[in-house]
Amino acid sequence: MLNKMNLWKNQNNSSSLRDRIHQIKDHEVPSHVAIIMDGNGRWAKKRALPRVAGHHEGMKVVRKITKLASELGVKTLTVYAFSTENWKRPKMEVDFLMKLPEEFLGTFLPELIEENVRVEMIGYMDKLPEHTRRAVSKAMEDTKGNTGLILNFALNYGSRAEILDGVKRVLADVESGIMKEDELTEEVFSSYLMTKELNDPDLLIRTSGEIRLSNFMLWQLAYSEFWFTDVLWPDFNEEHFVEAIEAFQGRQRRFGGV
Ligand code: V07
Repeated sequence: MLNKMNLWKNQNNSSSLRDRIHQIKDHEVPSHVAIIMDGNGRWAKKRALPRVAGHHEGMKVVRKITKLASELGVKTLTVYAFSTENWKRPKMEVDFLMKLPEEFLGTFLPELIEENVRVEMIGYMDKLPEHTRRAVSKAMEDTKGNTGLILNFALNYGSRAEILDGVKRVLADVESGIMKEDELTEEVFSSYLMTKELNDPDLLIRTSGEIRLSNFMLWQLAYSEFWFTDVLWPDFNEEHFVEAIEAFQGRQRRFGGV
C-alpha cells in the first residue's frame, strides 16, 4: 500500500510520477522499448546475497515495468532475459534462471491476461529445458489472442547467430529459386530474423552502467535511441522508466521531424 501511495506523492516540489505519466502520454511514446536488464548479480553481492536472489528480485521488476509500459501505451516491450552466452555460468545459476519463466508466469500470467498482454519470445527455444519451453509455450498460447502490449522475452537469444541463420536461410531460398538475389532488400532480410513480426525498437535501455550491446538486436537497433543508467536492474523502478521515456521524448522534440 505504501508503495502505491508513493506513486502519487509529490517529492521535492517536483512533478509527481502521476503528472509525469500524464505528460508522457501527451507526446510521442516509443512504440517498441527494449531493455538489457543488467546488474542483478551486483545487486545481490552488495547485500551479501547469492546471485540468484538478484535474479529473483529482477523478475519482479519485469512485472512492474510491464504494467507501466502498458499504461503508457508502449506497444512492444522486449526484455533480454537470457543470452546464448549465459550457458557459461555455473550450472546451479543456469538451473535457477531456467525456472524463472515458470515462476514468473505461475505468479503473473493471470494478471497479464487480465491486462490484455500478449507474451512472445525470441531466441533458440529448442535448446531450453523442456519444463521452461512448456511454460513459455503455454503463455504464448494462452495470450495469443490478446491485443494489448506485446511482452517479448529474449530467451537464449544472440544477435550474431540470429543474423547468420537469416543469411543461411536467404541463401537456401536463393538456391532453391524461392527468391532472386536482387529481391533481397533490408526489409526482406528483416523478415528472416526472429523479430520479423515486430517493428524495430525505438528506445534501448541498459541498466547497471555497462555501455555496450552485448550481442543484443544488432540489426534491429541500427536507428534506436540509447539510454544508459547506473541503476542496477533490481533497483529499477517506475521513476527510472519514466525518466528514460522523457529523455527519449526530449530527443524526439529536438531532432525529430522537420
Ligand atoms: C529472468 C529476471 C529478470 C532479470 C534478468 C535475468 C533474470 C522473467 C523471465 C521470463 C522469461 C520468459 C517468460 C516469462 C518470464 C525470465 C529468465 C531470467 C531466464 F515467458 N525474468 N527472467 N527468464 N530474470
